[in-house]
Amino acid sequence: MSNRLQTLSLLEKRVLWLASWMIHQANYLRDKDDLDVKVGGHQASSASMATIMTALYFDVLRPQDRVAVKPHASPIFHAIQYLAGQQTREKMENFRGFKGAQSYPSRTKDIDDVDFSTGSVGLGVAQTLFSSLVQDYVAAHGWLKPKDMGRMVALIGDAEMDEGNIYEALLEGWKHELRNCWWIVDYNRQSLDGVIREGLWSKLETMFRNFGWDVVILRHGKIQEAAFAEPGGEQLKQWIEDCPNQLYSALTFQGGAAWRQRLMDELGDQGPVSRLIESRSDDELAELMGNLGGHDMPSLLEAFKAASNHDRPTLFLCYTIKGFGLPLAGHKDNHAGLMTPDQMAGFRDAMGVREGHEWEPWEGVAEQAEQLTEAIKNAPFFAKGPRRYSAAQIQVPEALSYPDAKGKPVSTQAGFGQILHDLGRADHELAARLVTTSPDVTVSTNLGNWVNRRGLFSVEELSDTFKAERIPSTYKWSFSPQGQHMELGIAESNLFLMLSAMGLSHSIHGERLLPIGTVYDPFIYRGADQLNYACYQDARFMLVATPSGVTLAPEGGAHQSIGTPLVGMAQDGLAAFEPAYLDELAVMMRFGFEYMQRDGEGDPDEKTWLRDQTGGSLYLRLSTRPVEQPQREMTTALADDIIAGAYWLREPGPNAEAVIAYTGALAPEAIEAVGMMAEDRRDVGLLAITSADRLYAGWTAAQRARERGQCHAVSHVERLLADVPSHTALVSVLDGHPATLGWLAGVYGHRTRSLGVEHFGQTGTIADLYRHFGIDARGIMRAVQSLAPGRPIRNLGLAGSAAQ
Ligand SMILES: Cc1ncc(C[n+]2csc(CCOP(=O)(O)OP(=O)(O)O)c2C)c(N)n1
Ligand SMILES: [Mg+2]
Repeated sequence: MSNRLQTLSLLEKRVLWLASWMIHQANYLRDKDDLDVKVGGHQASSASMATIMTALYFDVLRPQDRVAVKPHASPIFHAIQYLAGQQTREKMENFRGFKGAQSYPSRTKDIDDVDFSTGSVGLGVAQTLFSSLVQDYVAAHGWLKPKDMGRMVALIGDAEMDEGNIYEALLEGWKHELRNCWWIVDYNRQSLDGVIREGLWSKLETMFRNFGWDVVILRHGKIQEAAFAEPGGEQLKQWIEDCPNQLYSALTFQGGAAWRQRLMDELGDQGPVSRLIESRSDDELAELMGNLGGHDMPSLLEAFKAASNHDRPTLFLCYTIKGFGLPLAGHKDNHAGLMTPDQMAGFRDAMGVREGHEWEPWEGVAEQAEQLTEAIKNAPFFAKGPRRYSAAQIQVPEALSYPDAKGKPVSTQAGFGQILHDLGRADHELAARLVTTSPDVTVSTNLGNWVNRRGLFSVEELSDTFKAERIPSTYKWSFSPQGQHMELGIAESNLFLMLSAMGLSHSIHGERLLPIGTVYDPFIYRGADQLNYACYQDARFMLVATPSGVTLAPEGGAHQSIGTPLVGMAQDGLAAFEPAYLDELAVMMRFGFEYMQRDGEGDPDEKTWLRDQTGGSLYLRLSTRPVEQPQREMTTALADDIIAGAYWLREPGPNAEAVIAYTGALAPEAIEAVGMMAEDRRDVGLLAITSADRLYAGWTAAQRARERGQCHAVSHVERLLADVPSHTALVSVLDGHPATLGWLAGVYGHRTRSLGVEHFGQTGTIADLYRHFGIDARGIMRAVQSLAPGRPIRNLGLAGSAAQ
């Protein structure tokens, strides 16, 4: 064995030991009194990756390469980082514990230079593909030198390859001429519940080749290859290749004697192959049969190096054994399996580790400590220390211009398109850093004019044939490396992963992008896990969802979104807004571009009690409904209120009998209702809610602050409602689930009725549907009448309201 191989093999041994110990002590020692907390899933799954990850991190990878590590290989990752001095013993000891090393590698919660979070299988895989496309974008815009471009690497469980989002990404990658992407499959043929289907590898191989990927299959290690070259070796090779996954796993678990018996039963008395088997001891036989490609350092190094000479996307299928090197190797139940304390003691002895010295980096290999330290120091990947970049903040103008509606009704969606179009015309750094993306709804979400201005991105120049042929068309779309719109196919999953990749550009590529993605609001659910994942990674983006609610009426019942305002409220890391008017939208977008760039720590804002210093992403829920625009000046105070979540469009008088709190496209109904009740209900107030999410978050934060002794804490909603008399009825209304604003009742205990939409699926005109769901002016008045009795509201008695 060469020196290099010997060093790597010792490192692998240390990595496997530390990872196994970390899991063991978390289950048996730290939490020993709580038998229920034992969590498997890591031990066997990690062991399967030890060789591959040792090869990558200590030899193959360069600092600019980025890796998504399959969730259950997290202990191996932490162990590698620990040996490299980038993870602490304290966090290792506290694996899975509060503020300890995380169960699954986490960009936001771990300290050890995690490139991409994982956990929800499949997402980290696709994330590497999109990060590679974003890297191409950043390089094509001249912000990244070709020599600094890295490979985006995913380490994948074979069962993980069942996740459909991977294949949606694969197709998108092909369209965008993906390069610099390696997907390395830990082909241990075991999933969580069992053993995977025979022949999966050949399906993967043809599929990936079909999409233009190189496929490298690492089936046999060098020891096996050498044996195959012996007389009778061909027969052994054939036997191994024909062996069903279940049987291979079972024999691996049983060990050398079982291998011998089975092999002799099937290959005995067949001349040379029998001698090949007989000439080996049980241990040698077990070593030979376990020498699959994914556990063979020389084969792995060779394959990775060969692929380093080009930038084609490459799939590596590495045959492995789940639990390799541990007593639970190969057992089909091993996913949740843990080594028993006795097994662990045996393993410790075999590793040469003394009791009480388990955490020492070079325990058991003291003689080679210097050589190993040196090897890590020289490993290219660790040469530059942690690789978490930051990028300067892009200045955001004082205000964004928005179109003058000239007295005509305009929808927030149309306004969004025009605000972006105006930005596209500006020679401003902000405009240069904007990048838009959309899953085949670019035109229908009003991005068309922006794209006309700024062009579509592609690595290669591609002209617009219609333009070249002089065929008139509204959209002049040519592709170029300078383009600023990344067009996606219909798969919404890809939109969110693309936003995740774009929104991490400052941290991954050191160059800030301000991504905006558009989608039809109901299809947020299609990519909800991806959206959650993007937020979990702290990617920064602006999600513009339109059209929304039942207001898209004639577009079809299937597209009506009810629950998305609740998604906006509940999604951590996402500030959700729903404007009614263009001036509000311009304020929100301006705030958004700044908010997306914030990265401070600190105390909540004294006024809103929101954690605005840390920043985050945005979700703007827009509408296609044209709405008459207010004539007003946007003051700083109004803009602040819009961002805090609400303002009085009409302040309630001291004797107010009712307050109508509305959101978004229902502004006209709320205004109409207030007008129609004027004669019968005194001093009715009209509260415009621009962000139920932030209004609510500020309220809960202020309550928390008061409970902890900051008695002066008052939230925005508390301030707004402070002077509303206790007898006043509060009616809230939005085109979404009524629970979104239902909590307003809790602020001061006003009698409240929350109107909204609870069923969907019916097509009709806006008026039909508003009437049907009781969110029209009459519905609002009915609610007021029942909450604030008084004399009958005369306009309710009339046959219909003007909205109908
Ligand atoms: C989206 C999602 N669904 C389910 C799970 C639960 N889960 C974790 S690992 C796993 C299967 C693991 O099999 P494989 O990918 O082959 O990895 P191995 O443990 O064999 O390395 C499952 C179903 C998950 N983490 N994410
Ligand atoms: Mg597996």
